[in-house]
Amino acid sequence: MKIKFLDLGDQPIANRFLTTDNVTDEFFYNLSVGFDNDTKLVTHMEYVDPPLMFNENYVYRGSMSTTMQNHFKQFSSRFSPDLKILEIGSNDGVFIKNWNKSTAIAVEPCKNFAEETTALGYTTYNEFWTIELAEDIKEKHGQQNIIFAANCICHIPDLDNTFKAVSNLLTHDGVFIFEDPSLAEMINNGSYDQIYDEHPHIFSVIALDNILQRNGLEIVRVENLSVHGGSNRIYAKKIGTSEIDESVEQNKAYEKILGVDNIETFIRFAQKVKQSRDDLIRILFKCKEEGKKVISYGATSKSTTVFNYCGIDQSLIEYVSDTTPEKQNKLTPGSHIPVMFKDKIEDDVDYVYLGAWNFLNEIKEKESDFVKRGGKFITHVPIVKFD
Ligand code: DWN
Repeated sequence: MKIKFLDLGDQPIANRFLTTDNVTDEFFYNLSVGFDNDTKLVTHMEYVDPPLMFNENYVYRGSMSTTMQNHFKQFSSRFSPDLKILEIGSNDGVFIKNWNKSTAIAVEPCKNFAEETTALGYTTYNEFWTIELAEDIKEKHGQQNIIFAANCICHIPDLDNTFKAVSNLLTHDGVFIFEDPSLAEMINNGSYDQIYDEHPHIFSVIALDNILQRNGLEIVRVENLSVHGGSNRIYAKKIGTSEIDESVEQNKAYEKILGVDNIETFIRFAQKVKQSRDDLIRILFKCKEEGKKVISYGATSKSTTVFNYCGIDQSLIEYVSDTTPEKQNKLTPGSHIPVMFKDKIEDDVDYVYLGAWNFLNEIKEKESDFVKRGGKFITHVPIVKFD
């Protein structure tokens, strides 16, 4: 049974950037988050229908940061590229391009990106991941040694169907490896903006193992990652086929200390979120009163949640800078702030809100002139502050 603990208000599709002629027919839904007392899963009270988010107009490109390109290249180098691997949610190929075109299989529901990995030479299924698709792939290509997903599994409302499909397609000793934002890190960082339409769940190791195990799989190893604001890389295998690494119990013990299996923790978290909202609005209004120019860096799904929850619009943030061509010369979802590309922060900008706070190091490196001239970033992670 799900117990609601946080209401982030009416939210738009986080990656549906607008042109002036479609601002009026924008779709909104109520983003309320709950705690499932049985599985310990933190999840939306109601899910947004996936085709509304993942379709031929999807704009998020995994390759838009060198951090993530290097991250996937380094991880892939651990394996023989000839292993039979399937990636769920291959996006623009940022991960699968490190693997052998003759053996790697891509699954990507967004047609625009499925066409890109097909053009790269990868067998690509332009479909959502389901038991039926897994069966079809098994018949055509056989079982897989590795099934991989990055920032994808937490996007799928029906986890039982998802995990059953994985279990059916894995070889007996195959491994399911997936990376998603860490609930523990969200609690530690106050990063409530990890919650948006595309993230129906924010995973704890405890909750994941509960749901994996009822579908014939179990977690055998956990790696804690710094990417995307703190993620976990989960290794899962068919129950009883592998030793359980000590990292699993270590992560579960840490999560128990944080209280991720207890609704009280999330009631306290919701209070922190409300305080974060009030503090961010206060700091931005102060900048406005002082006549300061404030922009945002990174037209992220995360900042869609923040802007719409906090009521931030162009009266507080003049524009959003983003390197993604499909987002430029558009308006941000819900808050309707212009998105444009600037190859560096302009000299008249006083403050930069970090929409892409998860790339702070990469951004500071790129924007060293702004930092040198005393330019300040504004962030809400882990608390609202100038950085
Ligand atoms: O799970 C998801 C994560 C992986 O990516 C997806 N459902 C949606 C998306 O979430 P996000 O938009 O919050 O992700 P990012 O990766 O934090 O987005 C960064 C944005 O910032 C991109 O649009 C690219 C842009 N960017 C930029 O303009 N200059 C990024 C860097 C590093 C830069 O220097």
